[in-house]
Amino acid sequence: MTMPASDALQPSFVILGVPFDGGASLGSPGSRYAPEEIRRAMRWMFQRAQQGRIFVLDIDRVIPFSPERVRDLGDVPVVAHDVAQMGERVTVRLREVFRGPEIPVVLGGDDSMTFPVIRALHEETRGELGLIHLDAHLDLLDESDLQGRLSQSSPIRRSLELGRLRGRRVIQIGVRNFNFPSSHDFIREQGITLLPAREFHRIGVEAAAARALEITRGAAAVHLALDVDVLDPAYAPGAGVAEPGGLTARQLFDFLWAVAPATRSISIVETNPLVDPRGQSVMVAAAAAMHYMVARFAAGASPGPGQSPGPG
Ligand SMILES: [Mn+2]
Repeated sequence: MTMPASDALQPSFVILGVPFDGGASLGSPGSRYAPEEIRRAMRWMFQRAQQGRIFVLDIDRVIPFSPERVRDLGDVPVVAHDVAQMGERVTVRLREVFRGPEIPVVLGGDDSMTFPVIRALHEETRGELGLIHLDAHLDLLDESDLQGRLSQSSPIRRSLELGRLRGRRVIQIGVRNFNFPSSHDFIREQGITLLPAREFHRIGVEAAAARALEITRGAAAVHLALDVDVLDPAYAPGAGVAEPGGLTARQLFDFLWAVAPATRSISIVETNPLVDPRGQSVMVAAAAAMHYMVARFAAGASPGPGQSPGPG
């Protein structure tokens, strides 16, 4: 971990809210309220910065961090009841962002909005994408009568159809419990790597992060898609679905520190303030966004291994 020598080496970020939960056809709706609540929680964390620096207790170090380098773009205007058109708006807005150097931190919204984020990166990237997907679920549903093709259950399936996101550079982390046998076959066909929550607990954060970096190495750009239900409901009760047996908040934060510098962007979805006693899930989502950004400040603005030109 190197210290930036000057401002020019510091990263800059944009926050983009997507307050849409019209794709939440199975889990509880309510994530439309998340972007404002997460911003509110983040403001408390920003307050701890002094003269462009912040004290990171986890590593007992003071590192550069300027809230001025985090620009809030506001929310994408919502098209109620139209997942496809809403997704178009998100993609259009993010394509503009991806043309510049700023790092998007996208705050959903339900998981249906993960696809338009990946699509924007795909459209603005030459070469293959990589994806680090943190989720209790696979999000690989092709279609169903109940959910159609663009719901919160399908974003990774749709992303794999874009062309330059291939299964061999996709890792799904924190998945658990039960799913369709047809999904098992699809994962094998596509060459997707699974790192179930059970395996994450067994091998630990460092090995899990090393695996994620290995799978995505050589991609022209890597997106980090975070569904807060990757966390155990004990840590994030306010999610779309309460899927037991997940990661701890500590594991998530340490994982983010390890992989953040290798990524181009992050999206955080499915935080649901309507079923979130004591604002616990909002706080953990805000802290995740903060750890992601601070980790990148700690690493400087240099592109991570996922972005560096070279063989791969
Ligand atoms: Mn999920």
